[in-house]
Amino acid sequence: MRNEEVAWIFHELAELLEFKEEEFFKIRAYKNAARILAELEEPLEEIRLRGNLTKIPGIGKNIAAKINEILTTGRLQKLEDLSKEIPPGLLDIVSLPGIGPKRAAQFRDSLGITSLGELAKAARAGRLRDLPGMGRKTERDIIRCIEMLEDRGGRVLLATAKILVEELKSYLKALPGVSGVEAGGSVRRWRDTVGDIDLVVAAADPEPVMDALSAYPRASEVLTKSGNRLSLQTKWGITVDLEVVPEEQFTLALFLNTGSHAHLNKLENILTDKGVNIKTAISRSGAMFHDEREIYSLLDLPYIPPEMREDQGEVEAAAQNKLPHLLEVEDIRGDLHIHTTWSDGLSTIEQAVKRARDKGYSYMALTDHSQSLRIARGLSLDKLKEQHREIRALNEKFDGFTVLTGIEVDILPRGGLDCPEEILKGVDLVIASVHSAFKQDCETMTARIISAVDDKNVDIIGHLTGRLINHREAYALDLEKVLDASARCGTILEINASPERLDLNDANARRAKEKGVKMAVNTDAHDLKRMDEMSYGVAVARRAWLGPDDIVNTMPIGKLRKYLRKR
Ligand code: DGT
Ligand code: CA
Ligand code: CA
Ligand code: ZN
Repeated sequence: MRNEEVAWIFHELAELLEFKEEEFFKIRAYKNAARILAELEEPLEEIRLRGNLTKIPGIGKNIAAKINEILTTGRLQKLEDLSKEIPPGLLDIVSLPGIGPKRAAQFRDSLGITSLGELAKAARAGRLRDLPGMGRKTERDIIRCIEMLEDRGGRVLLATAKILVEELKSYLKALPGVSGVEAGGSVRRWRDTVGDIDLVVAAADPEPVMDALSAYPRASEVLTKSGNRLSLQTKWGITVDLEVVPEEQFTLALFLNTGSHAHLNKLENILTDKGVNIKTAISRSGAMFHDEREIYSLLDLPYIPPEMREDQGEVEAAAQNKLPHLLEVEDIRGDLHIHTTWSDGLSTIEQAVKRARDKGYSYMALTDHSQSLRIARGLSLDKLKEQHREIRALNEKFDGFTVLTGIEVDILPRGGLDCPEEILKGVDLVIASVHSAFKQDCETMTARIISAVDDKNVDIIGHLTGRLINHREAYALDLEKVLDASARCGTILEINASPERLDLNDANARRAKEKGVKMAVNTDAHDLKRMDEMSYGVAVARRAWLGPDDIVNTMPIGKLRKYLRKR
């Protein structure tokens, strides 16, 4: 039995004991043992043969005896007994990505949940978000993971795939001899959904790494294995492709695994036209790259960031040295779409402001729903005035940080806004969005949205197409017409950074730029954790070839205020 397998048994033991709320020191001892064994270079079998198990630093008599039992019988009785005590449904919950035994115990104790089905039901009914330490983001992550389990074979949301990638990375990184682990493929290119996960690992010997991944507790089946490549089906329903290469080939392997297929093909075609053979060029260089820049420069091209590698003209642009300067997360100076406890958000104004300041923003806009959106506990005029008083008081406290007053208002099914003009005039920023009657025909919907684009009180149109990835198609809409109207009126379109929206999407955002439309990258956060999702929206902007000048919330506050007033 391999060291990692033994280590995993201790890891599971610790998890189950944690679940049973055993003494802290016991749990910690097993967790430590798992870590020590996983990092051990020498096979445990050999150490045992020398009779030296207790000499491993950090391993005492009790654990040495358990190791002995595992090596002799292939299993650990204590673990088997414990597993029998705990209902299988709870174990399913424990093995959800990102959920540990503590969470699972919390669900059982506070809501009586003992199966995945019950958990899904509670999450969908919004009953998890108010538990201590939870929140909407975690609740939504749980729903997504369960959906992934139910819907095997479909494309998985990037944000969900990233949770799995993090788990896999920390598992593989702990293996002896592994000096690097990265995900390539669509994950690295930040596509909004992911077909499979492509992992590249740097290690001198591929065999133990491939064995360890095959033995990964969430693995269900090895699909293919040859040379240094392995393809694995996981219990999560998503496939993982692994390539293990020596450290000096890591950069090249990551480049090749990042793709996309179309991008790599286009590189080959262009170079063949120039009389360069990509494989000869690379192999002649000895394939010793430290940085992908070196690969592109060998091909006589400037560096093309992963988000652009889709064969959407980037290779041609690079060849003419006309690649755009792309937006970066650090360019974002503020988030212009945030909900608080004043409507359907979970954080207070103070908490949201603190988070924004911690992120290094210099401003933010609080855009709670207007009153009419009853499901979302919209604000009345009186409440809004009260909120503005609180914001004013906060602004007086701060130097170098500005809270903008704002509102998110419904675009009515027949056009027009569901909010008196008096309110719209009284706030710094108005976002108008569609939250109802999604099934209208294209003509009606287009006219409806353009009525908001045209409205001089509206600054931003929120999540323009209404899509929810894997759940709801974009509504019927004549995008070209809306973009033309937005360009004409100077109305800003939102790139909603929420991973299940990403709306505008990359293609639409790119088209918007071509039409001269300005955009804002906003999180639309309803709790603090979701304020961290800005990078997903920035990735959409990068995939759309947008730079800081295309995005209004890269402007300093003075310039932004002027820009908003000009409208
Ligand atoms: P996806 O998985 O549908 O979200 O999209 P991608 O772009 O991640 O597509 P995928 O996983 O088929 O391919 C990613 C890259 O991995 C691709 O550019 C080339 C590389 N690749 C895929 N299969 C193989 C293979 O069998 N051998 C080698 N050497 N490379 C491969
Ligand atoms: Ca892939
Ligand atoms: Ca793949
Ligand atoms: Zn919103």
